[in-house]
Amino acid sequence: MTSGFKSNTVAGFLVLALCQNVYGSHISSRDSDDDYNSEDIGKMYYVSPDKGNFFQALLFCTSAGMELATVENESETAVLNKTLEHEDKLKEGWKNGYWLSGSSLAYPETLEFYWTSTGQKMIYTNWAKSEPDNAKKEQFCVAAALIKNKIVWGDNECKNVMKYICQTKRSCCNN
Ligand SMILES: [Ca+2]
Repeated sequence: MTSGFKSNTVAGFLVLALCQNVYGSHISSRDSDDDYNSEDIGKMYYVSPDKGNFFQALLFCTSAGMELATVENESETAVLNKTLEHEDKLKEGWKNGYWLSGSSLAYPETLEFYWTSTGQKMIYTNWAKSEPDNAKKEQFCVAAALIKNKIVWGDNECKNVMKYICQTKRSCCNN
């Protein structure tokens, strides 16, 4: 069952990638009001076609030629929020959230968060009120979710199963 799960995921992303290549950047050619994923952040976000735990999310994004998403400033938050609002039916609650690549598992004693996709320390954050709380001392992975009608971050148990956000890889050395 899990192998089918994985190959379906890769197929789902391949369709996305092929649509991008064959039809050009259909997203960025929309009307300017609706031009939500073309702001110049140097990458594009994709909402996963299915769900997985944090580590599956890492594997699936990588196997689709992308990386699990990082969100490193307000512009990226704006693009991510617009992508989620346009590409998915946002529902309240962490169970309906989306894995990002942030994790404190490398430093579980001090709970310093790093972006596992890039190795960079998490500087910009968009935590929900009272997050990160490392509830039950079992929450080491970062998800974005709609909480009280705002898209914010929280630490969650890495084994939880939810959707995830992949991003196209940054082109090297362009800043
Ligand atoms: Ca938490």
